[in-house]
Amino acid sequence: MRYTNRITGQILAGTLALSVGFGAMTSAFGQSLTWLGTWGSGSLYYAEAQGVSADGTVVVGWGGVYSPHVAFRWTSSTGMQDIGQLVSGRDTEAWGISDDGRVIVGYGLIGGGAYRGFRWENGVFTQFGTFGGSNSWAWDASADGSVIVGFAALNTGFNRAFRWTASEGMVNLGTLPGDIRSVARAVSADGSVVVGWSSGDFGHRAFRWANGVMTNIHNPALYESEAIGVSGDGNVVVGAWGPDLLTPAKPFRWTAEEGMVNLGTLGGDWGEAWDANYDGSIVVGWSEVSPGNWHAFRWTVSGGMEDLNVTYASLLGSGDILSWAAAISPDGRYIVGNGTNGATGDTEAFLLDTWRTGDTNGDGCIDDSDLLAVLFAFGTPGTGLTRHEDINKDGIVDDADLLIVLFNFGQGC
Ligand SMILES: [Ca+2]
Ligand SMILES: [Ca+2]
Repeated sequence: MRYTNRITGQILAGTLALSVGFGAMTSAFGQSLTWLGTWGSGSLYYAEAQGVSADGTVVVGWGGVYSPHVAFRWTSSTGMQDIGQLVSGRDTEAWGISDDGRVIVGYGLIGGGAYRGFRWENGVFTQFGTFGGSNSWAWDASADGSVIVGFAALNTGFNRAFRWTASEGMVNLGTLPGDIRSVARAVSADGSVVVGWSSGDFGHRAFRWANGVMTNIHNPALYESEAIGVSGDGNVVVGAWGPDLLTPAKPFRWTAEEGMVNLGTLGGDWGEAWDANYDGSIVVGWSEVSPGNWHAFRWTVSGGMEDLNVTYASLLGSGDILSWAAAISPDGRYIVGNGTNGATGDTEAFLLDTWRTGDTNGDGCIDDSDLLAVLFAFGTPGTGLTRHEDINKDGIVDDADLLIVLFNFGQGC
């Protein structure tokens, strides 16, 4: 403590003179809710976020009116931008993003009612083919964007889960024994674990694929299950299960030790889990709170189910509703999805920053460790893909970031 305080004093003496205008920056880079907008405005327009980069600076998703759907890439400096289309003017949707924010995956209409998955990088689309049928669809990317998963149709019309790499191309992952269709929905950070579902004549069954083997993780006591997300480390699978044909789906969290566990709902009958953080200790999704009213939830190992509208009520404006949490950053800090922006009345994409301003490690307290993290990263863009030391997200760790820590020192401790 003594050591840190001495450093603090020296830095303060040397940098306060540079802090003109700092006051306006103190509240913008911590716990906050940002509505990302829609394409156009009015009740026909909407947008939903489906992916966020590890440092929270890039959000992707799609929106528009009913058609065409527009795939967007959002940053705080550019706002929502159309990433383009496989075929001009046709539906395009972005569903996944690499942790570094550079690679976007999704699908687009190419004409004749056919869809193709794509991988987008630096404004260039790479279009995936099929396994002989007419459609393909890409859902998710590994942390570095080198592994893409989705599904592609056989010439029989049945879909097969695929895993793509530049060296191997699209590899057909097959199905669970006896099934005829499969879909890959998410991939772990290192690209080694793929999750999704397989189906035959009856309901869907969640699978987890690793090392060339597709494993059935479905609970046979249930009617069906779909794996929708996977933790970065590949050990935790999340999704939705249906106990029978008539009962609405419930969110589940699977581990090898516990199998599928029902996470419960926020009071209504229906819910789905969509994504998990790196170690799977945090899960996000949506749940009914009452029939037809959906709220975004977060589930944690320590705290169980939370309604984000309750936990972050202080960030909500009048009429704001967070309806659906679709993705979470690996460290659990950033959550994206969609909801109602009370100020516009539109269904918009949102970015929720759950960390206290000045926090660099997510422990909820601004203290020596945050100060030292900023000092050790001084003059760099910040460390790793999260770059948390660059508190104001301007690309460089400098005086401004240090001052944010100092001005918030002691908060939450
Ligand atoms: Ca901290
Ligand atoms: Ca900075």
